[in-house]
Amino acid sequence: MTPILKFHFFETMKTLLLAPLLASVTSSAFADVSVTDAWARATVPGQPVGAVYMKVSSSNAVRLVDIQTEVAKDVQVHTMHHHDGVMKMREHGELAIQAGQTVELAPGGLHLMLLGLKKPLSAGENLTVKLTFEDAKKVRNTSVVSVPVRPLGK
Ligand SMILES: [Cu+2]
Repeated sequence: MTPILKFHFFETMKTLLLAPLLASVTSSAFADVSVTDAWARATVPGQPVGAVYMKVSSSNAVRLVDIQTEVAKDVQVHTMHHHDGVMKMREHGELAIQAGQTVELAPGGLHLMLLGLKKPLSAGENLTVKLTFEDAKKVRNTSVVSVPVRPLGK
């Protein structure tokens, strides 16, 4: 084999090997979204709202466009802010996760607010929360997250 032929052979092999790999990357439909460390705080009987915390990261830019859970009538993304020296919460609007970013929902900051709780959240049980994300191409994907309930005061 002459050096030139050898080079060609190598380039051809490289193309043959890479082609299916690239095809599978471009056709993979959705960002790699991961939800970790999810938890909710227990509520007392009669309490109408609850809070869920978690860390959300994504390989590509996505937005959290829909949140559902069986234990509440509605779910909103809330944030905390100071108002006249008092911590208050307000609706944050759609949560956006940039490519490679991790967004942390934690006490004192962002959280998922469960509105219209159908029953108290008891320590030790798990809620199911369905998070629907949408990417830049308007493709949607739903993650089902199991959320353990921690005792009050933890
Ligand atoms: Cu809230």
